[in-house]
Amino acid sequence: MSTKKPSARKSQLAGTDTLDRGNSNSKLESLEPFRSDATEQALRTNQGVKIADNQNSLKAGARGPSLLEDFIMREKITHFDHERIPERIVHARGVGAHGYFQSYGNHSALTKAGFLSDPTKQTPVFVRFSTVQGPRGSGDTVRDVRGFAVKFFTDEGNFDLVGNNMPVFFIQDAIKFPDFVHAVKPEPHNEIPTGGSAHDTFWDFVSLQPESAHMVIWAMSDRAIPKSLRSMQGFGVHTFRLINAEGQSSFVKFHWRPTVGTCSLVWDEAQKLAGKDTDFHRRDLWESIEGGDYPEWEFGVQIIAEEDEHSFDFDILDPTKLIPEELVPITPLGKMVLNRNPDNYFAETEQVAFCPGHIVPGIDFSNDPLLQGRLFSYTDTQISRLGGPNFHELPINRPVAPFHNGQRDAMHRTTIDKGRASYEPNSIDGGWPKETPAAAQDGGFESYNERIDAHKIRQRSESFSDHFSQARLFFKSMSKHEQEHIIAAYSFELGKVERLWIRERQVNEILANIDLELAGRVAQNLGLPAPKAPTVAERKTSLARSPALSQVNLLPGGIKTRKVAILAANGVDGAAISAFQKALNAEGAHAKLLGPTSAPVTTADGKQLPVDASMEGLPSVAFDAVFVPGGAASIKALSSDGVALHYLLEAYKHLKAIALHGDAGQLLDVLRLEADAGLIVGKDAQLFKALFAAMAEHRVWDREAKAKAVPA
Ligand code: HDE
Repeated sequence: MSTKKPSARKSQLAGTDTLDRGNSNSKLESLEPFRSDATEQALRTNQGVKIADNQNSLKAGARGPSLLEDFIMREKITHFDHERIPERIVHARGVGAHGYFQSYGNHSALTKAGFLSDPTKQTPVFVRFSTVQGPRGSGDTVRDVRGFAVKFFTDEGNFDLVGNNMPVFFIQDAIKFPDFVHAVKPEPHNEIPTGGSAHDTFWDFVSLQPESAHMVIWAMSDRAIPKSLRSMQGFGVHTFRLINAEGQSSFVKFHWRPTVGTCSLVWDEAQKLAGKDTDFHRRDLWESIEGGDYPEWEFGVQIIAEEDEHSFDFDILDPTKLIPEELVPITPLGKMVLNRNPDNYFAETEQVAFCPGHIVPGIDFSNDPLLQGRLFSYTDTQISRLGGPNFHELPINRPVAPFHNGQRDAMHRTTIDKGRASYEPNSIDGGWPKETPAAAQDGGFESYNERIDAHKIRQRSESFSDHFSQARLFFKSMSKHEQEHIIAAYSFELGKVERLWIRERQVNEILANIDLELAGRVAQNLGLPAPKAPTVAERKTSLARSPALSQVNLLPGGIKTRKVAILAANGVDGAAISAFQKALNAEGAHAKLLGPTSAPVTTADGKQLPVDASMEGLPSVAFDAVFVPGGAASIKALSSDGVALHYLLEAYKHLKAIALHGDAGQLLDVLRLEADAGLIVGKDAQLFKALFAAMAEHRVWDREAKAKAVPA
């Protein structure tokens, strides 16, 4: 049987799985001739020589020294010795997936970009999500910003939207980026901490750099510990331009909104996951795609007419500012679906090379000084990371649009360029390849014809000088529990800062200018005097609150794709398990059956049920909710099983919905817990309904204060 995979581009476009299917579409497959499938192939050297023995090196006698002439062993080990490439300076830990983008309609009034003008067209994409601070092997659930980089393989060339899961950034000018990164990275003397910002150099820098105040409060919020990658919003951060065929420009901010809603982990859960499942986010993304729960986002823009550039109480070129959705709503343009996991992590996720400078006709840059610096940095970094300037030829980076130009040679060139003239103009190769005038049908790229009349100067615009109003807007827009989490996060992080003066400066000169209550509460937790007044006069702004910023308002209402743990021991009520699974699947959610060990459990009526894992193997932090079916013997066993009891206490502490079915109600007494909106005792349909309603709220926030006393 042939186990050849379908064409990658094909399966991603058709939204199908990647499992073996014999059929093929040669036109589409020819787009990706580089995917190598070793099925039914002989083991060979890189020179194509068949290998007879891959177990033993060539030796002078069975017990003698190895021989230098063993080209097979030397080739193998030499290649192995060079398997690692430098990891990314930032965003080193990442995970990628393929998919497609589809426009909702013809947006040519806004942009001439072809992929936004044809609703029938599916444009292939590759997305890489990442953390920022930690190295490639660091944990997924650390408190950090997440990268959200999308490569659109459009017919007019590649467009890279290299964004984050937060809409603003720490600094305003690219020249500060190395300072910021050096400050947040592990400290240089001992390379601690891995993956986090709770250390002196980070807080030293940000407390001295007030422009970071807004982004830092986002980083101290729940947004920095996302529940999953597929529930993250994405933002282009900078203001960009869209240009239509008439050359008319609009400023835009790019947005990605996940259809499953946006929600987060709780801090204790995030910390535990970093140890119990370092790969929590990448596993979730992988499994969702394998299981057909294709992550989906709506792509939209906030549009600002050219003439409205100066009509806000902040500068739209300042990357530390967002445009509140209450002032400029998001116009949906299309959707993105991720439906195929990579075949090979290194070849695809590691070698993908994004650059904000990769744009197509119809899209252009603004003068945001952070964006301007990024346009240079990304290509530059790939040259050392990927070993030369030919990284665009790597399969994962190759545009689907053809590319021909006079660029030649250099490390790792794979294209064999025909013809004699690698210059333009030429008369030897008939003048090819030639320019395409911008005005022609499918014209060449032309930069927006912006008039600039200015002095050459090193200066920060005065319009960039308000550093606190939007940090305050963010804090004020949070629900009570979100505010509490922000206070706790500042307190936790500053509590790890050894130098007292850094703690004081952050509280007195940054937090006090955001919000005195916030500053006072953090000061109290650090044993510092509460600041009495801000050091910078508060500016009047047009908006006091932006509900769109609170995750409370970003839930979809259902429980699609959520995960429930079913805890069972011998004697469990098997019928309750089947009924629950049926009801859950009808909601588009999933369950895993967990036992005291990985051995099957026996139901009350004597059937053997295979379990998905032991309770230790898949801890409560891996799930959104817990269901405990009845069955007297099973409940008796769970009541004296420390792992099971801890499981429930931990789920309770992390504010998860827990349903206790029938006899399982006795566990309330054992655990010394009281029922609440999410800790529900009951039977069958009624219980399931109550559980699903509690799960739809994501967490039982009302429980939070009480749960603090629970020692899990
Ligand atoms: Fe990046 N950034 N960045 N960045 N960035 C990189 O490029 C840089 C910034 C972002 O999954 C690097 O290929 C500078 C903002 C993402 O491969 C590097 C500045 C935003 C990724 C680099 C910024 C980002 C990167 C490291 C300030 C959000 C991961 C490896 C001028 C809008 C992409 C690489 C992936 C990666 C430089 C600021 C997002 C070193 C100089 C703002 C998502 O080139």
